[in-house]
Amino acid sequence: MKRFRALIFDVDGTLAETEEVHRRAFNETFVYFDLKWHWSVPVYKDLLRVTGGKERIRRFSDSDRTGGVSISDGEIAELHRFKTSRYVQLISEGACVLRPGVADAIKLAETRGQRLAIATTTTRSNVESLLMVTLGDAWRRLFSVIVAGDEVSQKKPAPDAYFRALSLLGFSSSECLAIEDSRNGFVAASRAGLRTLITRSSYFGDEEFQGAFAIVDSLSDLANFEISVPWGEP
Ligand code: XBP
Ligand code: MG
Repeated sequence: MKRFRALIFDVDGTLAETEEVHRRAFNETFVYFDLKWHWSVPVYKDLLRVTGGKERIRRFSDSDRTGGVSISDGEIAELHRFKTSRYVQLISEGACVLRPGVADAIKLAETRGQRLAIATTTTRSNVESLLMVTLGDAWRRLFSVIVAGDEVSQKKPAPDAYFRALSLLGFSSSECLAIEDSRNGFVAASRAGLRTLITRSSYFGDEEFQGAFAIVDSLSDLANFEISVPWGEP
């Protein structure tokens, strides 16, 4: 039995339950810009099918739920810059902690000599502020590879972020395990040829993940779950 050489983590919903902080930052942004928009939990759950904050605002702006207000790409970019700075502020103030089992999984991987990477659709500054506030300066050593947001041409469910992470790691897909919470993330990792461990999150707890490597309620379950793969010695 030989272990995966790297674990590639998704961020939102996987490392931490961040989506309520994103939702709050979006809604505060709409108030600041005097838009009469508000994303409730059910509306946001629906909008989460679209990955990326700018893309999510575009989808909402083009829908019939805006009271007739549609906005330009330039305005979306301005809104999203504001939303990102608000989100970073909230996270830096401690709005979110790591999900149960995440810190232990990171420590265990480090002890085993497995590399750690991130493939996410969220903005890089959001990831860095979450890692800084939860892991301190050590995050820079722990996560040597981060692929975020607009750093690839197509966001999940496209496989681009995972392909880029694999290329930066210098490993093949069979040598790595993706850890995800959403259908879009699972599809992205699968299209990149990766096996995927699903950790069910609050927004995506009821989704189907047929063909996943394993499905757990939280990474705490990994204490009893040896992440290894039966591919034999090279
Ligand atoms: C989650 C997302 C992100 C965030 C918002 O991605 O879809 O868009 O909700 O972040 P993942 P931005 O679970 O793959 O990390 O506003 O920075 O896009
Ligand atoms: Mg996610």
